[in-house]
Amino acid sequence: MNPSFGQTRSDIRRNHALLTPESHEWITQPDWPGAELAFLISPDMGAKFAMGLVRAVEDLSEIAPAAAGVARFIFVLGGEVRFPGNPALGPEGYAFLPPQEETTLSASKGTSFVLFEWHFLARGDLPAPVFGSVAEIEGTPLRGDDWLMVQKLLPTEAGFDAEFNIMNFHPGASLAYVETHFMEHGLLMLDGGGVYRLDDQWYPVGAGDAIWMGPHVPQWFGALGRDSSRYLIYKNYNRGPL
Ligand code: UGY
Ligand code: MN
Repeated sequence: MNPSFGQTRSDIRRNHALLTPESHEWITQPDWPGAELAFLISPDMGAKFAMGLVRAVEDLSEIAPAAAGVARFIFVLGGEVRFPGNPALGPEGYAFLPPQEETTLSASKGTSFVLFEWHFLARGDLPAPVFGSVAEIEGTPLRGDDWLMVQKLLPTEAGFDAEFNIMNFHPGASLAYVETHFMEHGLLMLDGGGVYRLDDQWYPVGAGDAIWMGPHVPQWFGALGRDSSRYLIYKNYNRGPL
């Protein structure tokens, strides 16, 4: 679509949204010196979490942790993100930072990453930070279907209130049925593409597209093309509906 003719594939609805790169609005924020941010999903649209893209237009030096009570998840798209005392995170490296985690973030100019933030539901002791890389995580078939593999990036134990997964679809694979659930999703397509059904809309999607799925929105994905499709997906987890 040609944005200079007033067109975009972005579509913001009551219970879901497709956010496509040509409509991203890059802004600066006082607590992110040296960075530009494009917030794609936020509570203003009905979500209970925020998801955005961050790009370092200068070196990022000791960016402060999230606000009190807020957890952070960072997924590196390009370049290098550093947390003191930990190996640098390269592309597809990730970090989960629970609330009250004091560690600061630094990154080289040109680095880009996905940022998720949400009000953490603490249950007993807070979990420790998690640092990892997608390449180190084994995949398991979703409901026994090895054409659709899931990599779980975080431990599933009760202290964690969110999950972040990579869904890997072989060409032609699809979700087995149209899911409806009270949990929300924030999604970024990493590779490939296909058709995403959200509520009663069918959207062609490809790498770089982001999606918000609100509670109960009917959702289904079918991968198209000759190459595999992958997406990163957030889900509130270990939390009941009330
Ligand atoms: O975990 C999930 O709910 C996932 N299967 N949903 C999705 O990919 N839209
Ligand atoms: Mn789902």
